[in-house]
Amino acid sequence: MSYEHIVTTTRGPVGIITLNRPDAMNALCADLIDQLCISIDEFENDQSIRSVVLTGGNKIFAAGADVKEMQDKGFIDVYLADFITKGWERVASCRKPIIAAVSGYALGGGCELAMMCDFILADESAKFGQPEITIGAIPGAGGTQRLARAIGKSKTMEMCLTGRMMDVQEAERSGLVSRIIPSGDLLSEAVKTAETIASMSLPIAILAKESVNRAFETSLAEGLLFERRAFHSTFATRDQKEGMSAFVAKRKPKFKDC
Ligand code: DAK
Repeated sequence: MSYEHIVTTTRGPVGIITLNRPDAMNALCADLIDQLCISIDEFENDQSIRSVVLTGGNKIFAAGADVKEMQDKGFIDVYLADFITKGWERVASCRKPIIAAVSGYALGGGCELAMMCDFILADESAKFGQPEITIGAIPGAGGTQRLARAIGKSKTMEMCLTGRMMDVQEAERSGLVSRIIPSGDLLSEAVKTAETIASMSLPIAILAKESVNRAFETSLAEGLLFERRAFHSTFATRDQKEGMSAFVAKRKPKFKDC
């Protein structure tokens, strides 16, 4: 399917979504978010796709929600319409593993979108920030919450209160970015990483993802219990039998997603 503000492609088992509003720094207008949701639905429903990469291309990830679209709205407009809530959490609810590949600015809603992915790979040009305060607003899609969980209170406060951006070294040091990739290699490395994930058992990968995500939703005791039960449930799958017997037989496993 073709879209106005995003481009979707596939490389084998990996679905790639590229944000594509270059004239507006990939600002995340309502239509773009709608198209992003549809593309994720498509990849979720496509059984040949086993992992997803979300990128903005090699110049910019996204400079946030579309300021021009929201500047004239009043409180009652945004409150009654629950403005830009619809669709924004779709990336976070994607069941298939999804990697953010960030080049250039990931600001405001752009940083929030990257954080909704399972992890972030970034190249040397990446810059992360929550600059909403500089335009008289605050983050609205997880910037005060997911960022604080990722990098802690002190840095999050500083970024949200001053609008200061982090370069990629600081973002990697702080735990926001899992790995820094040399510029030019980002997409291929993200796809390679997504292919590695795609070679695993999909139900087991989803269980792993759900278990990590519990760490952000619950107490340690509840999270550990969830993890243990999820671990137990892997023993109900043929893929666990295949994985362990392949290990013992010193061969590569052939997972069947069952
Ligand atoms: N919105 C609309 N247009 C944008 C934009 C944005 N966020 N960012 C850039 N542009 C447009 C510029 O207006 C300019 O357009 P023209 O003048 O050419 O028509 C074009 O992109 C190029 O931008 P610049 O001329 O500014 O380029 P520079 O290289 O000088 O600067 C920059 C690049 C990325 C540093 C700068 O553009 C910038 O600071 N952009 C705005 C960053 C920002 O304030 N972002 C936060 C926006 S608020 C929620 C969900 C999400 C959100 C809230 C709630 N819910 C689920 C409830 C999110 C809110 C936000 O993200």
